[in-house]
Amino acid sequence: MAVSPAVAKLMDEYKRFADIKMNDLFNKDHQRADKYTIEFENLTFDYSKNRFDDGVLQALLALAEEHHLKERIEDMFSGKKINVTENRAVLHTALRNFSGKSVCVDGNDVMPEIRRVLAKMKEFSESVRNGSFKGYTGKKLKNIVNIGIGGSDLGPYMVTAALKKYWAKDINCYFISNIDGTACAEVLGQINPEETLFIVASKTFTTIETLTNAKTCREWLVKALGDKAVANHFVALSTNAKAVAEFGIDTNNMFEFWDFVGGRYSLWSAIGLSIALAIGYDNFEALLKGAEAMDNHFRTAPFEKNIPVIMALLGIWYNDYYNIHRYAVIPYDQYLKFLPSYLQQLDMESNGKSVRLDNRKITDYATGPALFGGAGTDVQHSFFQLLHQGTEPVPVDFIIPAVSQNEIGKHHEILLANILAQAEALMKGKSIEEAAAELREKGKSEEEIEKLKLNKSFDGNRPSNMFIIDKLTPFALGMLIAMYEHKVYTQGVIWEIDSFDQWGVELGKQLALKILPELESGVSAKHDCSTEKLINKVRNIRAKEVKKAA
Ligand code: G6Q
Repeated sequence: MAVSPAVAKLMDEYKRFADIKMNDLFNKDHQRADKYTIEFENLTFDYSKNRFDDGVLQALLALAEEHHLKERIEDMFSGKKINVTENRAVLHTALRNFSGKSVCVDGNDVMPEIRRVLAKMKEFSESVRNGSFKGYTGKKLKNIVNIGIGGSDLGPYMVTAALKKYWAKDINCYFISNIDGTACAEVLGQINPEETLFIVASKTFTTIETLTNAKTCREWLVKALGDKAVANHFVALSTNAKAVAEFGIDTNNMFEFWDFVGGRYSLWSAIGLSIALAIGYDNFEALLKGAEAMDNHFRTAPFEKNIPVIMALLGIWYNDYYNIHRYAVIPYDQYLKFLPSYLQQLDMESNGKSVRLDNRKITDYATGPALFGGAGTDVQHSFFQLLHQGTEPVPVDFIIPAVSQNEIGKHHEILLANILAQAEALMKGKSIEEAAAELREKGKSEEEIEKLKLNKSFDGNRPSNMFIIDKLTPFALGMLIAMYEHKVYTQGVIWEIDSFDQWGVELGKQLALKILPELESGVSAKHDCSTEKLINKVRNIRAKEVKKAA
């Protein structure tokens, strides 16, 4: 099959690079780290521990040119309808545009509306925080419960956890997302209705999980405080005013956003209300400003100095040339423990696609890799074995603040030593000879050495990126999140897919709606025999057990 000039060049580069080891590149070039580090604001991005050199980089940059990346970035920022399957503009960047410049969709400037909702969020969050907006019985609202799922949950959940150090002392945040009744029961069991504000976060206001959870919470509140209390205890974040009113939330208590904000890109919009309530509006604005700084960098920096672009290109290099279809994100910061699950949605829902923008099925290259991760050092004691000695390498993003929000004793230095050691170990490895020499030094017999030396050796040459921020501030977090958003978009441009739709989540939803009544009434023979058998099985168990428990 004919390939483009940039792809042909990359295939040649892949062959040329097959036997080159990163270790040798470092030994030959002591400037390699300087050469392949980008400093931006208080973020340092060292990408030198990757399997590439200038030749590879030039070929990757040519690939970006071939896909008109520069123009495609402008298309996004300028409100072009790049979400083609939903015919929508993609303007999460407008939500953090403090430049004073207008951004138009269909000839209309969206900025005045964005500013209006931000002002409403500021006023409301301040009035809850200072106690002037009270609960129905006059008590201060101290419990913030965000009811939402997917994009209406993961962003605020991750950010509020990441910025816990900035929370008001007397405010607690809770998140109910799962339809599993346990999610509601566990939160409602901890809180006093008189002091609780429920935020129903749903772009469409049709999502069964969110509406079911909101209904349960509403009933719980009404049972405790009566119907009239709803106005003091429920607000909605949505694009669908009609459905909000139908649910019984006054639209004055609704914070609006718009179709040009995708769910997984929505924490910067009204969906971030729980963040503003927890950390205060000024800190929320600092988060937006960090993202805006990264937006400007992405939009204006030359590609060879552009952090999201370099991340994206290296990801493509591994995904499409090395055929490594997975990668790990490991923040060494307890506050960032939910970052990998947030990024899972951002990356995998955006780029887990197999239909091209020109409506052809993709058969000859791979798109989005599987992403996993967890907080270091915890995960060193679980899946790092595979990272070091598994049969395939896994590219890793390491993230750490140089200064902890909790500098206690030597904790942070030990954490720093670990992250730096892990990246070095993955790259350097340990040869069989080195492993044997170590065993010999420990006095092992030649027989034991023979038995163990292979197991104790490490191939090395395993790639990683290192991101160091000064401290985990709202601004730094905003930068980091926007950096990943733009990496994902860049990859989507090169793979020629729509990174902003999510049709893949629909089929399961449709089938669940069909199975729901069948669980109550028994199965009509419209499923495969496995599904039918399972429906009948759980139905029979429940008939006995739920009756027993009642
Ligand atoms: C994200 C997706 C998806 C969405 C949820 C919740 O990009 O669109 O995760 O956020 O399905 O949808 P609602 O906000 O409409 O309830």
